[in-house]
Amino acid sequence: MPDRGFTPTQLAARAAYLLRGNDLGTMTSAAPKLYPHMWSWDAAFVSIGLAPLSVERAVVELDTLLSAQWSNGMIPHIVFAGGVDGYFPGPSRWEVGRLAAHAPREVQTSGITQPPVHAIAVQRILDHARRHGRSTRAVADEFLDRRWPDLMRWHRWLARARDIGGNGRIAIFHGWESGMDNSPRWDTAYANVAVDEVPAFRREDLAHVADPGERPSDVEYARYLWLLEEMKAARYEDDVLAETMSFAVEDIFVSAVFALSCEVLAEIGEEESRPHADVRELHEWADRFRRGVVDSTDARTGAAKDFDLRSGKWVATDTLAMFAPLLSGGLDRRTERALLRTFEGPKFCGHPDLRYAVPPSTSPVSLDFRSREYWRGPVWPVMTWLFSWVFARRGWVERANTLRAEGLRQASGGSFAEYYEPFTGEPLGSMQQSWTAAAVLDWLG
Ligand code: 2M8
Ligand code: GLY
Repeated sequence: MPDRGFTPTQLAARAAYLLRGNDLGTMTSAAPKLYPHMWSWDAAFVSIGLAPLSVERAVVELDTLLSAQWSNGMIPHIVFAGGVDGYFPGPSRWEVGRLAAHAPREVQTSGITQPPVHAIAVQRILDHARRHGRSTRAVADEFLDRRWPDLMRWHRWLARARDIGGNGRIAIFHGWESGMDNSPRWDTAYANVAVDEVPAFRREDLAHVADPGERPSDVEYARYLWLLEEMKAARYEDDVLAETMSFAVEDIFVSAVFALSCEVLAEIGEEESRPHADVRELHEWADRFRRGVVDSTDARTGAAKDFDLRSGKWVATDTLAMFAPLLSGGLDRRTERALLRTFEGPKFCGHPDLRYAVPPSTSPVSLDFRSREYWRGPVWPVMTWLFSWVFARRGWVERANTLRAEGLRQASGGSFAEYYEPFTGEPLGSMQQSWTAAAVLDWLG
């Protein structure tokens, strides 16, 4: 696939146009056809892309998401757009309104959560607001006043309800909660899920991608939906889920993102004079989860592992998850260098056949690698963005710039695909994906 090669100015204009096109008013759909609602971590990234265009609109995005927060503190993974069909499983399958005591009454949501990247979005919004005049700064300040307690409740829920082993690691009860739905990371845990009777269903996703091979299989979908039935039986109660779900894994990537986000939120709290007790708690969580991530790593390579709570086994995969400690920090210098060498070497970004030097979701040298299959191999621009942002934050400026430059080269065709084939650069999955445009806007802003 040849790069048509838009100039940076053209590319930024197209990305802005895309976000405007996906704007439903007070929320931006994750993608126009495949994902016509708001997804939690997509919304955070989207607001990062909106911030350079309009701080005000970026704030609206996070306000919409946080208005759907559950009373136990959970931010749900989907906030459904009113009156929009075309996504399965929709509200009538989740049934949280009828079953979940903590679900909000005014909006419809799913019953699971997604990676906690939101503090990063808040920090980006504040960064942009500070470059503006007083009225824009006031919008950001008022947002923080209004939502600080909600952000604290979100982090507290993760630290309390989801660290079920008390190990400084976040448990997930569905692969969708990782955001990396069909990653090889979950294969063994899913293999142990005994699917009983799944009520009839019709997938909608296959109508919106060119090739079903770019999406999870039907066998995978049956398991995904079976887990929903288990959750409904538990009425989405945190302590019941922890006991009964047949899929329960400590997600090392989510744990690292959480450690990072606690650190970021603590910084915001310090700069913006939030309560000392909150800031202290955030630092404690950051430390605890950073340690939890480091405890999962291989002493020589620094690679992190997930932990399957049901089988009691560590799960090591050559996927983005192995790089979790690069997000959270905490490795000693020597081990961190080793892990960076793996990231940049022939297993990942330095694989000789890659079209662009960006990290594929699964290593091309892994037996699990599938070049076109969703989270089993393709490159996800939003993940490239996350690593480039963290690398910049950690002072690895050259590494951050390389990822950014390569990520932009990959995106220069202007299709803003959900994911890309690593060897050819072919855009795959949904086109016009909001978080891909957002990543590009931040890079070019
Ligand atoms: C994908 O997940 C949804 C389920 O949540 C799906 O396949 O229907 C994932 O890539 C997830 O990380 C992402 O947030 C979502 C929307 O972009 O799509
Ligand atoms: N370079 C591939 C595309 O974005 O169209």
